[in-house]
Amino acid sequence: MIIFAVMIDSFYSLRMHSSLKGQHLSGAEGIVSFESLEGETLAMLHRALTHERGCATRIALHVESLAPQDILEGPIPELSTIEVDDVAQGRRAARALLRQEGVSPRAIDRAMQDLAAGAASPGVNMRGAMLIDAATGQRLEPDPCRGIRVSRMDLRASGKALVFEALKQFGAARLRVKEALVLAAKVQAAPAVVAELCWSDDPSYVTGYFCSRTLGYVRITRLKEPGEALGGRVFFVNLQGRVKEELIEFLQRQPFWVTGVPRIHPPRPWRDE
Ligand code: PML
Repeated sequence: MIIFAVMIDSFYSLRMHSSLKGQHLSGAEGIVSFESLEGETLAMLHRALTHERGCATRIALHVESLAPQDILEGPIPELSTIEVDDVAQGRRAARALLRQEGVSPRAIDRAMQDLAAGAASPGVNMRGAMLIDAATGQRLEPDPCRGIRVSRMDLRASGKALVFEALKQFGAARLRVKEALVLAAKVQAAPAVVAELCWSDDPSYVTGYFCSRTLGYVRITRLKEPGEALGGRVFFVNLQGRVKEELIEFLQRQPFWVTGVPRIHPPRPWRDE
């Protein structure tokens, strides 16, 4: 009886990574209760088996119990959308936002070239994210094939319905958007991170985003061409004496709840200066 009482109060980090013939296919993250662990595990398995790029040939599921007192928390970013006419304009918009956060042109060029060409190696996506020095443009992740996988984060169960309701009003009530927002929230909780840029490696998904603590989560309606299967994430960092390994440890291992409901701004068209 006592053992059961402990279990029902517990949380679990649930992580999935799938690959197809040796190449990264998909990943998913969650912090789930004891009661929802089985259902959520099956849902992640289903995702790996029904991915638009094919059925996974290898699926790794990791389940690990978490002590509730070890879970930090931070706010969900506010959300806005920039509407652009085409990829070139979308990337100009992303560049302007990154410049606003002080990311150097060299770092932006490095990020965009590597996202477009394959961050792991030419034509090959990375499983995690790139870490790029916001001033020098130098890639900092210890394993450039693997990258940094942000892990062990979720919305608190009590706030999930409210966040989905807010996303619905925004026309973005999709699991993909919720997951990207949660990941971006944790990334922005790391003081060394200046900004994030992401476009999907799923061929049919062309909307990407920029995120920073000051400007929030900014969706950009086109950051790549339909059919393009190369993409990923970049975290621009300014270490300023901070220890890189501690940043990586935080991003990869620190359990993190994302709290609150995002403030939403109406979509606006991008105007080049
Ligand atoms: C991904 O799922 O591959 C990244 C998705 C980023 C875009 C999310 C959004 O539409 O806001």
